Amino acid sequence: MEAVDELREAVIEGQKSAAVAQAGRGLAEGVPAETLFDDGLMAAMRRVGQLFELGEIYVPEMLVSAHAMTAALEVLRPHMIEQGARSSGRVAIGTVMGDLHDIGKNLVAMMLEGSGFEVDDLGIDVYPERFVQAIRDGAEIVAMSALLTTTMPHMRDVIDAIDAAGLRERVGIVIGGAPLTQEVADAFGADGYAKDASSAVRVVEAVVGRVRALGG
Ligand code: B1M
Repeated sequence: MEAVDELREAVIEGQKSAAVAQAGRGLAEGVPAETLFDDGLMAAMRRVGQLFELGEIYVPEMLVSAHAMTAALEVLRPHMIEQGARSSGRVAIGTVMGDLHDIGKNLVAMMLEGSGFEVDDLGIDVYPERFVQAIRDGAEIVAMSALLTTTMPHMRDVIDAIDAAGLRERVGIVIGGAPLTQEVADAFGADGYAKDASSAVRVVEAVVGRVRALGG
């Protein structure tokens, strides 16, 4: 079987060492890291999500798949980071309150770092006050991730808290995560929405430019 197919199966099965081995094998065979990521890791996580919805697997299985994906991602990491021009902006990123999903957020953080941003990773289950503090500490952009429809509305709570602290004018707010859309981002009053990690870099670059132009 091709490395990318073996990689996908290993992640679905939650076999961490096999996933690491197949990611390495794919790279050694000249398969682009992006292909291994899209057709291997992301495809596996989509399948894991479907199996969970069908009741064929439960949270522990989902978790071992997540661990296998994270380990394989570390192998791909040096090959995925675009070493772009240094854009030197400060981004505080976190998964919102009540939400423990961090793989997508970590990927966005990794791509931003690779593109020259200084990234303050606030982690998971981040309360609004923590985002507000990050702006006081110098963040020019707040980037938020949510994977659950139930936690997505907390993004609006963060924006409200930033507003209430009188800091809205000096920060750009970018949001993303599976349940999000541009329409939701507009409704929440965010400055940008990114569908995936590479578009997150472009959106953050555009928003940081606007924040600076406005003297934020
Ligand atoms: Co969860 N889970 N989970 N889970 N989980 C989902 C999200 C779900 C869709 C599965 C399903 O039912 N099909 C479902 C949500 C349903 C909904 O709300 N509509 C779900 C559920 C229900 C739950 C629990 C409630 C299950 C339970 O306990 N009964 C529970 C909630 C816990 C909590 O958070 N409070 C739960 C728990 C877990 C685990 C802990 C077991 C584990 C997470 C481990 C971890 O993250 N360390 C887990 C996993 C692995 C998943 C799935 C299978 C995979 C998520 C993932 O990592 N994808 C997921 C199903 C799915 O998404 N297919 C599912 C890979 C990752 C690279 O993609 O995160 O989408 P993603 O990130 C993308 C983009 O969204 C975007 O860029 C990334 C790269 O392209 N992006 C951003 C993300 N954040 C961004 C921020 C930005 C910009 C772009 O800022 C600027």
